[in-house]
Amino acid sequence: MARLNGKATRIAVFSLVIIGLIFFLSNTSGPTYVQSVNKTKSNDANVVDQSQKSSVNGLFPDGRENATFVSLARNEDLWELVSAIRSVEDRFNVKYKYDWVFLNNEPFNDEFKTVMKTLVSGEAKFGVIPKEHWSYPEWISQEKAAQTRHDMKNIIYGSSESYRHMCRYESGFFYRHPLMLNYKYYWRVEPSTLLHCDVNFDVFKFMRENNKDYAFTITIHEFVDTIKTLWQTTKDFIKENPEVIAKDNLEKFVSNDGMESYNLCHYWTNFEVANMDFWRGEAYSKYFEYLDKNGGFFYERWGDAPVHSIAASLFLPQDRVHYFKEIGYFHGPYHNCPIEDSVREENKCMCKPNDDFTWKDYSCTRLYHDVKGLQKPKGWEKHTG
Ligand SMILES: Nc1nc2c(ncn2[C@@H]2O[C@H](COP(=O)(O)OP(=O)(O)O)[C@@H](O)[C@H]2O)c(=O)[nH]1
Ligand SMILES: *[C@@H]1O[C@H](CO)[C@@H](O)[C@H](O)[C@H]1NC(C)=O
Ligand SMILES: [Mg+2]
Repeated sequence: MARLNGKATRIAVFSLVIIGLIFFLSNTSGPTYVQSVNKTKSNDANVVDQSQKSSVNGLFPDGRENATFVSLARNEDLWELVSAIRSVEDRFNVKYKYDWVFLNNEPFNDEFKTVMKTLVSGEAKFGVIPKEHWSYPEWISQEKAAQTRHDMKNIIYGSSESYRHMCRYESGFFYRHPLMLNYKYYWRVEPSTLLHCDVNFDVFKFMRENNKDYAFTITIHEFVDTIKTLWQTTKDFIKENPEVIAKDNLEKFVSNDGMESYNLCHYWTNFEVANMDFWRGEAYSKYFEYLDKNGGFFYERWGDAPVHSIAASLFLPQDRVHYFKEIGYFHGPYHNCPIEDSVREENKCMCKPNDDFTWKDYSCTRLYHDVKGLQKPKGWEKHTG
């Protein structure tokens, strides 16, 4: 009896320990990448529930498009980002109230969150980037990466390690962040940028109704030293995956010699409005993975701008790419400043037409118009110098 009792007790204790362990493990959540979500709506619970459901036309139940702003930033970027967001809010979002997702490789501090919550008119959401999206993959030699940073110290951001993580993140990961998975379209906003004109239409509705997947305001040539093997790697990828190439694409925007070489033209990604279905789709996913395995984000200094631009130019039909000529925009040192009086008046632009970068030689927007057969505005020739 005593022995039986002892055995029974041991079994009972053992079972309890196991059950307890299972209970403990099932309640230990992994790292959480959603810092906090600020509800600005009155009927919070209702909004949360509803937003999880998808409706037939792909809109949120309150009629907004399935879209968000997104800003990647450090805590110390706070005040430079404040001015950029204030400008977007005043010129556009005060009318439409889209959400704003903030992403950071470190947790945002309370000051950052408090200031942003009061600034944006939609919901403010703060996310931490998973470690594996902002660190070295196992196939990368960190010694070789360090050597590259040393060798490239005379090139802009050439010696920066964080800039490389940033470019890799913006190339292949931001659209996979848990907070971003709730949305289809995004508008990227960076610190120290500015809108020069009112935006009097729903940019996201425009994207959906006109079947646009990628839209830009400024184009420019890339520094060739940062992407020495990007084009060859791209061609190798295409040889292995010829099906990714879209019919009627914008190949001529990125290559002047029938794909032999890259002409360095790219959309300046500090402004970007795009459909994340494209980044999440098979062609781009395979492309990013191929580039990432190659190592050029670390062994060179591949930017997200040429990567996004080459993909959008080759893997999308050209009518899915759009230039927002009426969205006056500034990111140092360049401006997209409408030169047509009618556009300037209608949208209350405050930039100097002479500052416009669009028609200058170092821009690629003239080429974009020529490739697509688009009409250039009257007087563009006077703005090339
Ligand atoms: N969280 C975080 N954001 C970064 C980091 N480096 C750059 N960014 C963000 O990435 C974007 C591009 O960086 P920026 O310094 O503007 O580069 P530039 O426009 O190419 O000169 C901006 O939104 C920055 O706030 C970083 O180390 N951490
Ligand atoms: C918005 O888009 C995301 C990603 O495609 C999707 O998961 C979500 O269900 C959509 N929401 C609505 C309301 O349609
Ligand atoms: Mg910037």
